[in-house]
Amino acid sequence: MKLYYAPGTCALSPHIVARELGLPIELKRVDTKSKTVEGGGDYLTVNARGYVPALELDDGAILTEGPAIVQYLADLKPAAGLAPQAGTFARYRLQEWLNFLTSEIHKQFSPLFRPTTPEDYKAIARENLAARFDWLDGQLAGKDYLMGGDFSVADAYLFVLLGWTRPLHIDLARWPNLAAFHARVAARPQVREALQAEGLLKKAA
Ligand SMILES: N[C@@H](CCC(=O)N[C@@H](CS)C(=O)NCC(=O)O)C(=O)O
Repeated sequence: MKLYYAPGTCALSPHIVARELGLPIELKRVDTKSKTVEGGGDYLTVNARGYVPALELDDGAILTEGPAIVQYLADLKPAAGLAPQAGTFARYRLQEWLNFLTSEIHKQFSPLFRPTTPEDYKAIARENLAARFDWLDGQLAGKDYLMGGDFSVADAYLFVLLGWTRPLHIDLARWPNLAAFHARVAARPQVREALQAEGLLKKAA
């Protein structure tokens, strides 16, 4: 399988999931501005919407949308427990988290990274994010991960989204449970491997 990604974007979430599962995945780096694939190729022929991530299966099928990709990957190795079994209530709980993250968190961040977004709109997006973080911080009180004691694909996604606070100078210290969660996930060996592979970890001196 091939994972089309750009460093530090939401594609880091399926990248982490693939490593947590021990699935061999070929990384294909995309320049999301020029819509080209490193080494040659028009990314728009992979995903006409031009955004990452996209997963190319061995039979050539393309799967897009991060929340769908991470569930597909988790279901390839159900015993790893990164997603509850399909059809169970717990699986709907996971989907509830993934949908919350994608619509209420991820897409509040997006305009903050766009240079053309008017400043007054950015201020509103920051307020909305802070309100969601207030609630989310309470949800993580006394829990290691979103689903409870075990790491799931939703945690990979939340980890990536929280990482975006740093370049935007949003101080996570205001939400101690979110800050602790971020540090907890960052310490996972496969997460560190994924960050390293995307060039996001400074090499030890
Ligand atoms: N709905 C998509 C959104 C993906 C998305 O927003 N990707 C961003 C990076 S985090 C991207 O590639 N942006 C470049 C662009 O839209 O041109 C998903 O959840 O997978």
